[in-house]
Amino acid sequence: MRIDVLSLFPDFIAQCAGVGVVGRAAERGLISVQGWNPRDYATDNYRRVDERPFGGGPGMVMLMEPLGACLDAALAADPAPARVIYTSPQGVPLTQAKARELAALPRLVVVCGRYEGVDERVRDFVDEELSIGDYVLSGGELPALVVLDAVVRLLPGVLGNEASPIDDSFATGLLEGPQYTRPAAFRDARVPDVLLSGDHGAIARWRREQALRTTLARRPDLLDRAPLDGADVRFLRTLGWTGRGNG
Ligand code: 4FV
Repeated sequence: MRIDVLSLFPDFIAQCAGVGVVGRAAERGLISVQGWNPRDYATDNYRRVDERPFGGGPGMVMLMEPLGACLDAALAADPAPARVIYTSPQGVPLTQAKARELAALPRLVVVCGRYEGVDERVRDFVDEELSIGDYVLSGGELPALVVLDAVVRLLPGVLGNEASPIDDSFATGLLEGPQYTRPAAFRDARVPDVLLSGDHGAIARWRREQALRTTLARRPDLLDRAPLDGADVRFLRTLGWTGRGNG
C-alpha cells in the first residue's frame, strides 16, 4: 500500500510512521509513506499557507491554492487509484470496519488540516472525511497517524502471526478480554488457573466469557450488534444482561 500524507509537518509524520509496526512495514516494503508539505506549493514571497477567514472570526484558515497544488502533485506521483481522506472533527467516526475497508485499497492520500481548519472547498477534492473522536486537536496529523496505524496493522504480512488482528477488540464485535503473561504470581496477584491448565477448550471458553463480561461492563452498546451464539447469551444472562429479548 502507498500512503501519501499532506501536512505542514511532514517530518513529524515521517518520524511517527518510521517506528513500530508501521515503521517495520515500511522497512519491509509492505507500505510506502510519503509526506508532502503544502508550503512547498505556496507561490507568494512569504510562502503563506493560511489566511484570515472571510467574514471575520477567530483564527486562520488553510489556503486552497497551495493545498490544491500539493494534492495535485501527490496524486500525480503514482498512477494507482487513491482514496483521498481529510481528517476532521466533522468526519465520519473511524471504526475497525472502516480500517478494514481502507486496508483493502492500493493507495491512501491523507490531508491534514491545521489552524481553525481548511477552506471549505477542500471537500470538493476529498473522497471521505474521518474523525478520530469528538474533541478538537491542533492539527490533523495525529488523526492521520491513527488512521495509518489502524489500517497498516491489518495489511497481510505486517503483524507477526496473521492471527492477532483477528481477535482484536471490535474485530469480533466485542472488547478484548484480559491478557496475562509471566510471572504467574505478581506480588499477590495470580494469573487465572485456567490459563495455566493447557486445556485449550476451557481457555477459549474462558476468554470468550471474559470478553463478554468486559464488553457488558464497558460497552454494552456493542452487544446489541455483536455476533453472539446461544452460549454467549446464556452467559450474559447470568451477568444480568437483558438484551435481545428472550434469545
Ligand atoms: C480531528 C479530529 C481534529 C480540527 C482543526 C485540526 C483539528 C485542526 N481530526 N478527528 N478530532 N482536527 O480535531 O480528526 O485543523
